[in-house]
Amino acid sequence: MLYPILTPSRFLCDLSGVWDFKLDNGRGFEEKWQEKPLENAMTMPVPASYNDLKEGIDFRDHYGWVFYQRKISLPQAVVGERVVLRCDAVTHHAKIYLDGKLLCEHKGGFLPFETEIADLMTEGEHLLTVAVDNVIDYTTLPVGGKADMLGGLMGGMAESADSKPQNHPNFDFFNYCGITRPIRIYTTPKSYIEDISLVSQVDGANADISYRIQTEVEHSANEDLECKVEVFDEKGVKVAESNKEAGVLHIDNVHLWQPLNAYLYEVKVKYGQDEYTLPYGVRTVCVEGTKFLINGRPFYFKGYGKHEDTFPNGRGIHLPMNTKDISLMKWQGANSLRTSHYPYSEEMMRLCDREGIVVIDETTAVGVNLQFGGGANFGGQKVGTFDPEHGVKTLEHHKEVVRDLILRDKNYACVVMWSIANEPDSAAEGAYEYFQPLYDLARELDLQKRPCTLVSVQMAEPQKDCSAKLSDVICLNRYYGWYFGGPDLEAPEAALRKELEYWQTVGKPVIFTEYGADTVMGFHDATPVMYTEEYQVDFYKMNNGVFDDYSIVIGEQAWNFADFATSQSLLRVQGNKKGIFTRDRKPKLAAHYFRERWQEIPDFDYKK
Ligand code: GCB
Repeated sequence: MLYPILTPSRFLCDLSGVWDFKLDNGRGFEEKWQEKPLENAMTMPVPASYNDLKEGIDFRDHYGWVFYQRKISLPQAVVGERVVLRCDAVTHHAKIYLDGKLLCEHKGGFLPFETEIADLMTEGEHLLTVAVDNVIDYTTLPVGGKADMLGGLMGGMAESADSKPQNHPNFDFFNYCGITRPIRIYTTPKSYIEDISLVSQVDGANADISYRIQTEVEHSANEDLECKVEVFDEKGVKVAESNKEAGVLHIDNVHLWQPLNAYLYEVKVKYGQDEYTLPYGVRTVCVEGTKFLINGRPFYFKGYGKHEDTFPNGRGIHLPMNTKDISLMKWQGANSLRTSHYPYSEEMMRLCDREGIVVIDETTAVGVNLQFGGGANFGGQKVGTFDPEHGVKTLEHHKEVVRDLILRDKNYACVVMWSIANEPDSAAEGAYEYFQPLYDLARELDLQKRPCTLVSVQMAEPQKDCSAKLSDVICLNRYYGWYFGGPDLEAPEAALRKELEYWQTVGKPVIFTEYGADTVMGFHDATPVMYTEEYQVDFYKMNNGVFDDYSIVIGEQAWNFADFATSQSLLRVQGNKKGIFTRDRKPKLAAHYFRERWQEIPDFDYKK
């Protein structure tokens, strides 16, 4: 799916602004709120999560639907064109209405969807209503449980018969929702470029880019439309061209996209009247033995698992913070991030492409694990995650998000690996059968054939973890010295070494995609005790020291880049405090420690 841009043939209009807004009182659809202007509406910015923007727990923790509304009209200049309404992310379930008529519905809160509206946009103003539902359960991704993940762990917050309906995230981040990314209208000619797919092969100094342009022809157009593909370098010099809808573009003396040293060509496509320009980095990735090769050289991942989480936007897009985060990462010598635990905005992906930040791109599959809280999802009764009757019912939707993620992000040079899920119950009965079709699907759909992984939870016994069989890279979330063994660091160190001895026998590269300790900014002690900034540094020194001893470990991504909001629980002090930076991006001691360490670790050839 192409990112919406302004081109000589495409008009683009961003509907960001202050919209009318109302929480559903349970009768919104019955009273047909979508058919008329909302009564007693409040104001709400779009895009943003709504939760932190008005006061009160009932507002923040609202369960169910909300309604957003505004008027739209089209300029005469675009009459006769194909007109598309595109929503980048509506969390988690959307119904889009124009003048009360349902245009489309979408499930899943972190990927784009679009619908054509030209036929309905007659002259004058029209009422656009976006109804948004935030309910999560066993059929959604992320998964909602019957008790909060951490509440369950502490023996509290389980749903009781008389409690009012509420969400129980089976994951550790606040269930922010709303219209969190831009909604735009764009136009194309009636015959248009639907999609572009690019795959590079590099041979010495030269590259071949195999390409495919997917087009749609207007029914009445009977002549063959011309297709032209041109590649320009960063100086604007044309380096390759072709006149076919599929083929190979050859570039001599290619300038490769490298980690922290990005280079983007411009691929300009013309089809009939339509024009589209795609920035594109040429690079290769593959796994060889226990090495992860980018452009043929062994890469070492230094960086973070992150969140799209800021105050007061919630999960709403925050362009300045994205820029700031990458700047801070570069200040430290970090080179990579994982889009934990959902696909990030396309603006962030484009930024990573331009800044040379290497990305592990994750689906929305978080919480596919009914063992959290000791099985408290069922009031203490253990139920298998993949139990056909009582387990999760996410597989079909999981296939959709794998497909839609790859469709959206397939051309980004920064994306070097797909993460199919975060911390699923990957050692459970039925896990292999659940995940194998998802890996197959990803491998079939991604023409670049990037490596695939899932991110393993510490509870999953390595010997039984289906990731060992299915993944190209073993990604481990490990909390040796925090949830497991803290505050002691000696026994956890021994346990970590023992685990790595096992992974060595598997013969695949290992990345630590999470490891971390909650740390409240400003807590200090001469004797490093848990929650102090000193303990966080000691925790990381221990873990990193072990990683350095194992050549199979090809990356370290600390958890988390910054403090972030979560559901309330006894383990969360106004959110998760494992950030290396605070929520407003001030460095904790560990940020300086990592800066020293990462500046010494080269991006390539760190492990012999
Ligand atoms: C994990 C999860 C992450 C949590 C983290 C924690 O394993 O993947 O979402 O936030 O642990 O801090 O407990």
